Amino acid sequence: MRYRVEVHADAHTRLKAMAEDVLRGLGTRPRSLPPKYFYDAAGSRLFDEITRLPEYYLTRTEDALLDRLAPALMRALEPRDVVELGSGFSLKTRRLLEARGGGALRYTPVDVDETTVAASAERLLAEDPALQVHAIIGDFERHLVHVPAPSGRRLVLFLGSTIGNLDAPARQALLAQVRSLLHRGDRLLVGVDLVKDVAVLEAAYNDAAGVTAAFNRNILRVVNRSLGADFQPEAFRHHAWYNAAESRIEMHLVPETRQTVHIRSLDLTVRLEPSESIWTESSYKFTRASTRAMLAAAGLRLDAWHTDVDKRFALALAGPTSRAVAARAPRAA
Ligand code: SAH
Ligand code: AVI
Repeated sequence: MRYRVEVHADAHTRLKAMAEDVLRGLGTRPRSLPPKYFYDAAGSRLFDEITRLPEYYLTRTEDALLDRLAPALMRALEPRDVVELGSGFSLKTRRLLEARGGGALRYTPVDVDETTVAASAERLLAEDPALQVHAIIGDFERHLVHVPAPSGRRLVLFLGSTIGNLDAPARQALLAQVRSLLHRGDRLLVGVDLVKDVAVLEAAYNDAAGVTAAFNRNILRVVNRSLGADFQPEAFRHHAWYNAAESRIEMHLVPETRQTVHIRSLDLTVRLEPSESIWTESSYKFTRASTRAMLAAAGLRLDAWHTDVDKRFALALAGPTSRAVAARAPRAA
């Protein structure tokens, strides 16, 4: 059997986790919603559109880097086991899989969006007869314990600068878990967006076509559908700006006028003033030094650092040091 899918957790448990997250996020100030809830099937399609926008340089820059690096990287590592966090459409992953030259390989995508993972797996399997896919549908902050035992030398991928959507404590907790998936000779390849000119950064999150705004508002549609809420997404303005002191783009939804929202499953009414935004995403930007420090704190050694000529984006290759860092036990779900 070349395709196996494990769904963690069932629909009831997922809704319970979302209810807790939404209650915590909207009940405390500043109000916030976790960015993982952007990605229902519509959200993943909108993100895919974002990746092709002229202002959103991240995906095409990382893709060109991978195109250049993949043959030598795959020759040097000869992985037989590729695990990918937040795999989405697995488009850039194809570059790496194709560059291995055809040997047997097990691919374990870990992503919350089942529809997208299933479609990507189907396409990859049709193209690659030596591939096995063992998909994990779940939260990479909670469910990495379900990644199967290695089937050979392992390469963990965390592309797209999705690591930047986590704040520092969550990044460290996740990297410590990734470290525990690696043995000697295994590697982590992580994509990070770099600190750069504010105008370039802010344009990437404020595209002229308004796709990022639609992606941002989609989180309200997900909450409406999942928890029986009555947010009016069009009554919220998309606001994204670069917070230089924290090295992060902050994405917010700002009520145009006072909004009263009822969330049926939580039996909760929330009143939102135009002065109070809902913070939906942070997208941290890195340097070589901050990436090295973040890896080192999780027991990972920066082995190689590759950037494009404009130093917009970097791929960091890391290996485990002998000092493992205790991985925080993931919350049960
Ligand atoms: N790696 C792809 C997709 C990036 S978009 C690329 O580089 O283009 C971010 C992806 O991470 C989405 O597919 C989303 O569903 C997934 N994701 C976001 N938060 C997640 C979480 N907590 N657990 C698992 N998957 C998550
Ligand atoms: C997935 N992630 C790295 C994207 C980012 O750039 O932070 C999500 C995104 N948000 C707005 N545009 C794209």
